[in-house]
Amino acid sequence: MDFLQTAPQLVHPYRNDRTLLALLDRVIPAERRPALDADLDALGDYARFAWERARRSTPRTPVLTRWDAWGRRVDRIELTAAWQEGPDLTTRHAILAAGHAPHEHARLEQFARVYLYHLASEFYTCPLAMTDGAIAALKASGNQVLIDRALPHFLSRDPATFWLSGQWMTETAGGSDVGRTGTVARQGQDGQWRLHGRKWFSSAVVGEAALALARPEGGGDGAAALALFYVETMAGGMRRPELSIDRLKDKLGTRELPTAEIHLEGLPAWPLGGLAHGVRQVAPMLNVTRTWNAVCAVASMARALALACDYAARRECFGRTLIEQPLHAQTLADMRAEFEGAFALAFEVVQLLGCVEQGRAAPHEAALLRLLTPLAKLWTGKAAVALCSEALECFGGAGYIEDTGLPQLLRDAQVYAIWEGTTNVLALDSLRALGEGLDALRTAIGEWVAGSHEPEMVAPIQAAFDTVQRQAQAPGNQREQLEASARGLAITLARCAAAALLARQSTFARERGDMRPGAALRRFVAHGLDRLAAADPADTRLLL
Ligand code: MFK
Repeated sequence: MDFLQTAPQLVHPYRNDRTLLALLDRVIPAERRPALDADLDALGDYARFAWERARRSTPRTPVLTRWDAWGRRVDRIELTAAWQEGPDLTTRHAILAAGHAPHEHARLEQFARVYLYHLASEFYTCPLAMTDGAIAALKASGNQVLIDRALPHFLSRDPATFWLSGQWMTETAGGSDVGRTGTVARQGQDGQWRLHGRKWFSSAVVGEAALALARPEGGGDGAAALALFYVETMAGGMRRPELSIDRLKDKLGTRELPTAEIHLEGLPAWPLGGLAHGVRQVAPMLNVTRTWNAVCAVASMARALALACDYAARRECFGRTLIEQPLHAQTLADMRAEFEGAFALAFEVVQLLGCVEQGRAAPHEAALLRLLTPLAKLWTGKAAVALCSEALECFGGAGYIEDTGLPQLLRDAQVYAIWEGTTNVLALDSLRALGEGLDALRTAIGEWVAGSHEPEMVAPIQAAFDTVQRQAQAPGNQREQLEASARGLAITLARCAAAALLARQSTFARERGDMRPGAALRRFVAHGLDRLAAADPADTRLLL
């Protein structure tokens, strides 16, 4: 028989993830670990099972049946096996409920679960993210009637009572410019609001509830005249007749996720609060889903890296294994350093979210969270695409062959930079947060690098941060100029924050004899922190 390459094996995603283990060792008290480890071990087992199952099966996607044989409208969606297992896994391992437990590590314990479950779930984490976001928006609204009605379902630990929530914002007029929303809310004689319109990207159409932006009739144009409504999609075990599914989207990736185009034809709805400023009301949801996006992006990076490293130890060419080839080893180490930076930033946002929600944040940390959330989302989204692309190359031609499961990593990763706000929308959002955020980040960076054994790594962080601050606060800075440079500013700030966080982890690890985080810090800083680009507007015009 001819020589055949060995396929990469997925090592246990929890027990072999030194980065996650090091974070939990640093932050989670020892007495909390046995219960947490049991869930994380089980989710790691499930991830391996799901990877192997997918290698043995023909890929499946959801199927929409709109009419039954007798002409009745049914809009039935058949889901993949992982999606059918979603409610059971979610409730058994408290993937939503853990984040809302009343202690300071709740969010970290939740997102460690999300990180391990994400890829195995086939992006069932997308509606979970939106459900978690809906919980945040409902809590922030203070609408006790809706809180009492929905939260026991969203936080349920029993699959029989568990509900998913969607987030219906995007319309045909575009995803980012939410102010162009055309869905109308009409109030009937009975006082009941009903929604009429078309939502263009509905990622949780199989859910039981949703938060939707709509324009109360007669309220005027623009974003300020939008209101945020809560809806339920099911009645008596059937999808409500006022909600019809036009079709499922044919997407580059996330194909197991049934993203739908839908019509609302008088769907009953309840406003969360006032009948205006719906974007402001939905903002808590956006910030939670963007945190999920960042954690799921680093989960994709972790998976791609784990497979590439495993394969490098098996694949032999030119007389030795790939991992023994200096250039390949260099490439993998470069990827790992970028992954560790992205991981550090995403999970810092997670911890800050937990501290702010539990009322345990230091005075500057709310502003810090507000700034780091869009930075983490936009930078990890881009980083996941770059790393997954590099990882495919680590397999040569096999990385381009569908049934290895590898191309899917790259196709799926592309979504992180698009949904929940594109890189540019998030860069512009970070400008909203710079006011208080820059000072908060300066304070935080100072705390993270304090006591570092590597002062030569700290100087470049401070230099890059100072350059951003000078550019962002330059006297006479025009808004147009600031917007044009927003992406460079945001990515430079994200890299500064990540480097400082790696320095903190390195200090902790070195005192325990672990030199690896220091190597990640040095390699990450060597890749450069400053991503400020030339932004001469005359040249920009010439180049268009
Ligand atoms: C597996 C991972 C899971 C991830 C989940 C995947 C789900 C995927 C499904 C989707 O993609 S759903 C679609 C997601 N769509 C977006 O994320 C919309 C992207 N567009 C934006 O974010 C725009 O910036 C925005 C809609 C917010 C702009 O709207 P406006 O009305 O032009 O914004 P404006 O007037 O600047 O802000 C209105 C208010 O909201 C302001 O407050 P005030 O009214 O008090 O002045 C803003 O400060 C506030 N605001 C906006 N963004 C905020 C925010 N506040 C806090 N945090 C934010 N992020």
